[in-house]
Amino acid sequence: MAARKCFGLHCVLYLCALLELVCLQESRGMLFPRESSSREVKELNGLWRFRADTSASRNEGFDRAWYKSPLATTGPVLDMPVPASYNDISQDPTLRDFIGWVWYEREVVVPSRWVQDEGTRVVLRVGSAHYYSMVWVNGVQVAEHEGGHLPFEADIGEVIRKDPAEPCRITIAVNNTLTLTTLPPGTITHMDDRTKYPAGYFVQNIYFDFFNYAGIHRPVLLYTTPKIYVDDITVSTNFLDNTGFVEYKVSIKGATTANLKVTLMDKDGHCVATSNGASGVLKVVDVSLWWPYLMHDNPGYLYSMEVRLSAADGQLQFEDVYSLPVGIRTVNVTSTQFLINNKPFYFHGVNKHEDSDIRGKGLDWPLIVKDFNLIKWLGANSFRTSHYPYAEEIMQMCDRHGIVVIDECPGVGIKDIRSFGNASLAHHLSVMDELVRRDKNHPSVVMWSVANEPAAEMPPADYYFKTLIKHTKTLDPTRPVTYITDSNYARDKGAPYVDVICVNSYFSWYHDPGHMEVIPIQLNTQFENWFGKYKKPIIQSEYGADAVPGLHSDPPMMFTEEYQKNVLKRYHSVFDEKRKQYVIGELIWNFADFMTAQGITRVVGNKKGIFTRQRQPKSAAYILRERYWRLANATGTLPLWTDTPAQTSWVTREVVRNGFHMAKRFNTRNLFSGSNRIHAEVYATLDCLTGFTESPGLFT
Ligand code: BDP
Repeated sequence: MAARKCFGLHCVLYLCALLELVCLQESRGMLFPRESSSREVKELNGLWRFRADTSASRNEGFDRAWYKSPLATTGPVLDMPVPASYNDISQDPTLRDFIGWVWYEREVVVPSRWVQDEGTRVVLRVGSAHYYSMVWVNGVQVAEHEGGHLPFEADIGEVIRKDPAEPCRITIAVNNTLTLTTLPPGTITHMDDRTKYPAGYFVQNIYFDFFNYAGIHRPVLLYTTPKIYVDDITVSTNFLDNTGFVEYKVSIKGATTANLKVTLMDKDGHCVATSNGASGVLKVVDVSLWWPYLMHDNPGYLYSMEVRLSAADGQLQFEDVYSLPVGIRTVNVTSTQFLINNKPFYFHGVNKHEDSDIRGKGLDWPLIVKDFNLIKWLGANSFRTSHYPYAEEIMQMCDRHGIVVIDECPGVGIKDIRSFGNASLAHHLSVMDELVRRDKNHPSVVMWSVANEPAAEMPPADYYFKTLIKHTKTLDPTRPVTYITDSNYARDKGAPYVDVICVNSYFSWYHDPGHMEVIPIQLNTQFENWFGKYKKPIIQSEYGADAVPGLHSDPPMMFTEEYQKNVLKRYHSVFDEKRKQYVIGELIWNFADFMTAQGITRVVGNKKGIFTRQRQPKSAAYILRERYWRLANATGTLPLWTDTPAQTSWVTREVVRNGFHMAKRFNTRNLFSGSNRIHAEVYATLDCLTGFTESPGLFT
């Protein structure tokens, strides 16, 4: 059941890859739609009409051109919420497990001034749809896009202006079929034995461990820009002493020249720097750097960069305004450290999924905010977008809250040697183009991950990862690039090309199940081997164990909460040794339980979450919480904390001794009116105590 019309695109991309060209499609931006004095946004979320094409060929919708007339005129329709996966919405198991084309449709009232004003662009944007999408407006095809998890858009002004009296009917067909060249890859097996299976029976095989949720997963919206507009902005930042630098590049569309005014404003709306021209450097005196959560008193500091364009087309004047949040920070990697703003950063974080009851992978604000509250409660400072790019709305939350992100593309489950071919590589390169284009300006994104657990020991993996990583570095020279490996250190073909080694292991789970006593020795060996060969810093990018909430045993047995806790603790003691040397992070697998395909190793999904799928803590969450706050105290630049702030309140005082700032925040629970004796510890470098001192301070 190959996704229709993929092949033309693949051929073009294939040629690009063969020539080893940087395969840039027509360079276009993908700025997040924001309202401004020149731009309006109209969300199309809510109920759409829906039908799955259950015909044997799965092609009835195209044969009978369902996009040409209202969907309800060609057959029955269901109510379908957008955004949401369609799989868990109904009581129908065939819809839950459906493979093939599904059709969405809704009508939109477009404001008449948008239609009448020829100087206004009207853009239709789909935040993401899984996997292959085709879009029509009033029966005219306006867009086609391969791949989930990333946005695509189409200028629909011309179509809606053809007959302004006609309502704007949007039809989106989405196909979740995965092939050997899609990301993630998959295959279809047709079962022809009529003694076992009915006619036309087939199944989708996947090589990744999460449910292949499908549908329109992120908001669909219309937005406007003037005909001459700001198409893209790229910023990269740096600082020296107290001065920050924002290097920017603006690309415009609709005209070859325009006047640009670029203004950088601080949080209070005060202008701190200005510039003219399509590129330049903004200099910020007394810069407030963007710091990760728990590394600074004021994490996630964002400036606002306003780009104001004015241009003329004949008698007509156009003005466009776009405001981009900008965080000023640097990222560097040494052979043993990950540096943010030249300070060692230790990743104490989680791996996540976009996954929840009923909604599947559909964007859901209550869930997003709850997850951020849990991340902060946990004392986590980072996460990896395992195993695909997350919603832009989530990335914006990370920027604002100072949550550091390893941004992963959907290169998960590359296990079959045929998925290392040129067509696959070409598609992978263009997915990285789209990902970097979308996320390049997020200060929270500190590293790209191009894949998760590929078959990296296969011979073609060498050329594949060399090309892919080189390409990603060309797209973005400012961030390190990695992929996540579970291969043997000596045979991993892609490891020479990554900046940071990210390794997954499940000692005492998939290997030596039930034998937690092997963890220290095996984990130690793992670290020594990888560091010994590559002399690169290492992140434990996954580790964990399934726990069915409420299942207990002592001594611990697999699948109980006690076993999960104990596995974690044994890993932690090795991390504590190795983080003094070259281990720069630990990301638990997983933040929350999540849905998977049905199988004999999964009891209604993967249970390695430290929270349940409903976001309630298992015992392991408390172990991790205690540890992460301790790590924050030891590895952040904040002063010593005696407890987590959730249970206490703080006062801020400067304590300066011998010219050094010794402490800034104190737990009020430990302070009394009058004179207090303060014991402060001075950290010179990561986890390295260089001195103790005592200083009296007066608090009232
Ligand atoms: C890792 C995979 C992850 C799985 C996890 C597990 O990267 O996607 O969910 O194993 O088996 O190998 O729980």
